Amino acid sequence: MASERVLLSGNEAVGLAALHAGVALGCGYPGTPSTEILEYFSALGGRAMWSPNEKVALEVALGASFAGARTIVTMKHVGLNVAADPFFESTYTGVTGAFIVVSADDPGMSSSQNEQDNRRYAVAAGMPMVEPSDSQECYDFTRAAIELSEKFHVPFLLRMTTRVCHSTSVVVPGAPWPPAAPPNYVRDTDSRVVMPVNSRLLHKRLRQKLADLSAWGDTCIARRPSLAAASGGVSQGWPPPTTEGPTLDGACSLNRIDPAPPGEGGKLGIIASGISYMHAREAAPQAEILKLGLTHPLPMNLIRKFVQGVQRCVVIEEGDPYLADAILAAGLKVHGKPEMFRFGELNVDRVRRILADDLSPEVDPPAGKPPQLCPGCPHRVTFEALRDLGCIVTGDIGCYTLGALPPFGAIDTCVCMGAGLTVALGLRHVLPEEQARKVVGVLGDSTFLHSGLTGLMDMVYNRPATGFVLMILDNGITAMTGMQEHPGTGRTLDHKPTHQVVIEDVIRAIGVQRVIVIDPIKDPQAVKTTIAESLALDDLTVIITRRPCLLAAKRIKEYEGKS
Ligand SMILES: Cc1ncc(C[n+]2csc(CCOP(=O)(O)OP(=O)(O)O)c2C)c(N)n1
Ligand code: SF4
Repeated sequence: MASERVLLSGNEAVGLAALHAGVALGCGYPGTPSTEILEYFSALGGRAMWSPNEKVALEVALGASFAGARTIVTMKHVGLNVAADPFFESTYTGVTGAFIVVSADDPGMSSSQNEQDNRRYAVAAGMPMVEPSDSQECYDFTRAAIELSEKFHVPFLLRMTTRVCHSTSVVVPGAPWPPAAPPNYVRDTDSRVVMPVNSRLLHKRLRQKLADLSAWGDTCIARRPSLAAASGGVSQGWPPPTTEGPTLDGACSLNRIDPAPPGEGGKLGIIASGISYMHAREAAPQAEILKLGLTHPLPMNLIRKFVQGVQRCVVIEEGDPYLADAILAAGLKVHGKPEMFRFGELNVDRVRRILADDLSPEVDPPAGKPPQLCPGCPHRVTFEALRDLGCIVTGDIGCYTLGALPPFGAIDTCVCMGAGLTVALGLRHVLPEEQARKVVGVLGDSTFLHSGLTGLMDMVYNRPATGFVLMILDNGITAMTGMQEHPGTGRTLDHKPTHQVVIEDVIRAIGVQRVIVIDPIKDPQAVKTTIAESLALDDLTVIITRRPCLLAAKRIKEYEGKS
């Protein structure tokens, strides 16, 4: 496929680049907008696996990198919260083979519970970060990050956002790299064992690497020919930029300056990265733009020179004022965005408003039709029962979160993956008995294996006086994110058979004796009566409602060779 022009989404471009750069192992946990990276990498022949959760994925990939293998680990932004512990340590240990962490953020929350800006994680953990703007850069920057990770022996964060992940644009792939050296373990306990005596030195080593990278980033700059020399727009007809200083992987410069058109030079400067660059380019063709690809550590000397060369410099960025805060803290005079633009995605119109200091209220987009569980969805029976029984329900994240909306209105809380069990435990511990006896925790099957197991141990260990009722809505797949496999399905990422973790066996082994499995479609009444009976006991009960997701049932049969 090398050097043909291909249409790829940003996620696909990362998968292709990983393959071309010899990534030996891709790990991850599904989560929009990151999911397709590993699926595409696997479909191309790369070795990829879904892990039970993001922490496991990151640690497995890190271990492989200690052995010298090139690795990539993918997750959505909130997945990085789950993986945060090893994420922080990995910058201290450093890596041997390249180690790339992909965080796909979701400004505007098209399918997430919050819009946290994971650029802050790069700073907090001291992890270098690159941010691509389109599919070509997703491809180029993935390869560049792999090259830099091995050169500086540090992990790299590839930070993407929904638009970059899912937009499709032309990619001209480079030549695949020659095969990497086979993995080989070389002992380096001073680096790999993070105990205080080592970590004190490792922290200093990390800061030195970041200083070196920042200085390197100052020189990693390309310059576009002026707009006048271009024959038509940003994506077509631009002559290739001229590069200054070192480039990566043959041609890639992470940072770039787009000069202003003739007569406009030195007036308006914009600093942008990621998708914000695309909006800024269109909103302000008269501006000179410093487009940052390396956004941690920031190439501050380059930024300083740019800011000093223009009369007014505006930072255009989605989410938190990460760039603006850092540049202002360095004593440079730039304008950030007003607070109202912290929320939601940016677009060309909003960038024009930022540049014009226009604070007039924005028109809310028309409300769409609220989402609903599919007609015939097996989750429906559970929420009808919980609603009719007047339960206090701590829900979780998955298709079944929709049990919170009409016609069910049956979920009281939803915090994060796993909290459907543990928040219920908290309620049970403190509520008066009459209310405590109404509390039911609800998790999906993928969610239970992701982060319900530790909560289950707490349920057994710190058992509430009124007992407990947990429901696991087992539809045999990770439906919400597009039907991915998990350890309970008995199939690997590419749907091949593997050892199956049997949910009820695990629950019994942890110490719950009352485990009841019901097919909610065959016997809806049993769901209701079993919940009611269980609430009246002081016992621990786990009710598993098992019926395949209606939309996945056909393909599950095909995977199992039953169609
Ligand atoms: C930490 C974290 N990782 C990933 C996601 C993305 N995500 C949302 S729900 C979900 C799992 C849904 O599967 P399951 O629990 O089986 O419920 P279903 O959608 O099948 O009903 C995932 C992976 C997330 N919200 N948070
Ligand atoms: S995709 Fe499956 S689990 Fe999700 S609402 Fe539809 S039937 Fe239910």
